[in-house]
Amino acid sequence: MNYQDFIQQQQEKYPVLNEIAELLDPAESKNFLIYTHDDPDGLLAGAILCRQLDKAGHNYQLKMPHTFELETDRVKKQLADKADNYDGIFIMDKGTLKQYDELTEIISPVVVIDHHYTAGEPENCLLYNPDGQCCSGLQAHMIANLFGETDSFDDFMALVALRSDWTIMPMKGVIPEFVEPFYQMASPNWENLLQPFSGRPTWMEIDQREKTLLLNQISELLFAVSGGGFQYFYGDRDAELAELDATWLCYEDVLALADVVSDLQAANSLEEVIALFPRKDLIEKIFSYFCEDWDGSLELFESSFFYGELGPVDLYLFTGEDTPLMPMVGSVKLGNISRSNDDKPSVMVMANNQTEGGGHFSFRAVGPNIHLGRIADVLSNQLAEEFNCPDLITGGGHPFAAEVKIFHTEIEMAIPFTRLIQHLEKLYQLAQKASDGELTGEAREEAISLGLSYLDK
Ligand SMILES: [Mn+2]
Repeated sequence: MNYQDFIQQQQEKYPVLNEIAELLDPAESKNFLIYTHDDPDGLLAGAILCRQLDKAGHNYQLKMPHTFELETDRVKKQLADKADNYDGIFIMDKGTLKQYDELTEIISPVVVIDHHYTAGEPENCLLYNPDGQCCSGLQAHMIANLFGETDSFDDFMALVALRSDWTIMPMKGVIPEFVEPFYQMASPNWENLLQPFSGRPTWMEIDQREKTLLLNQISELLFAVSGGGFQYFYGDRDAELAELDATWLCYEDVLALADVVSDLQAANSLEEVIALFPRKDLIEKIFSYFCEDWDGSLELFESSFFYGELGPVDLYLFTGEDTPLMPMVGSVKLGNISRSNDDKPSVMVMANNQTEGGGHFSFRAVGPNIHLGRIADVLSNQLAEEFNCPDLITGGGHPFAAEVKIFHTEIEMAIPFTRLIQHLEKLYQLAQKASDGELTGEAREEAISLGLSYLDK
């Protein structure tokens, strides 16, 4: 199916797209408030949408706050006495949350563009969260086509967004069905990004470290420069960097590549790509700090240790303090471990204490059998309830990657870390019982719901 037919099919399946198309009709100039995630997918989704808004003669104000879930209070403050100035707001790549309904009392429409799993959908918003693996960069690309025409530079941004969010893995030939029509249309113009070569492997090279793609390297570069949604910034080490907002630097410099598309299409190395950015010196500097931190953290991960078996899965544990790039480095380390054990399915549980307060757990898997999103969900809910601060303790994810973030700086990690270990112990006990054939009925169902998905057979 070609891409335009696919978009049309989506419009039939999700009539909300027609309402969004009408809202964005270039015939009448409008003004929008746009919130997008501060990770590469989110910022590229914002760039694709805003580029098309510019072309259509609309006005907008773009915001990339550092929280994943958009706090309704933040929007209410932003809109105080100003709601009339806007013809609607967009919330992109920031979860599909019931709380967004609250905003419809002060502004309408509230358009929610998102691809994350959701426990409950907002009912009064214009929600587009399709059934099928995608990312917000692709969603923005589809929406741009509803009221204008995208070009190969938009294709470039959507390809990078798809790779950044692990939706596509061209090296392994993983292109989900939902993405296929776009990929068939876009990839012939970007062959230079898709040829495997021996170069610096990125954190996306988990099951092998010999070859990489320019697409992966660019995705990693944008992760490094933007802070990656984890706010990994380098202002503490460099006065020049302390003064700038690196997420915006990334956003603006990516958009500036629109003027050098043919050079971008001819580029064959990351150095050639970096040379095309207007503020290449800053970008190079940030990337070298990123690489330094990467090497340092990889050494720290030598201390990760075998914790025990959860059925067919080996579980490893890492603890650290102010560990930069923790989940990404942990995935690469885990890939090495699994490969040296005949590709045995393995999980890395990582706990990081922030010396300035609060902390962060990350979960990564190589291979199937455990649902990490469930583990993170249970833990974050438990902690949010225990500390009575659902806004400052968040978590969740998918089967292969999940996070629990404790933003509350007054919280010492003693209790959260103890809960983590207690939860792992519970899973360990359940797994032991299951392997002894003693886990049946409700107990088995509970074990599955807690994350031991290999029992669901
Ligand atoms: Mn995303």
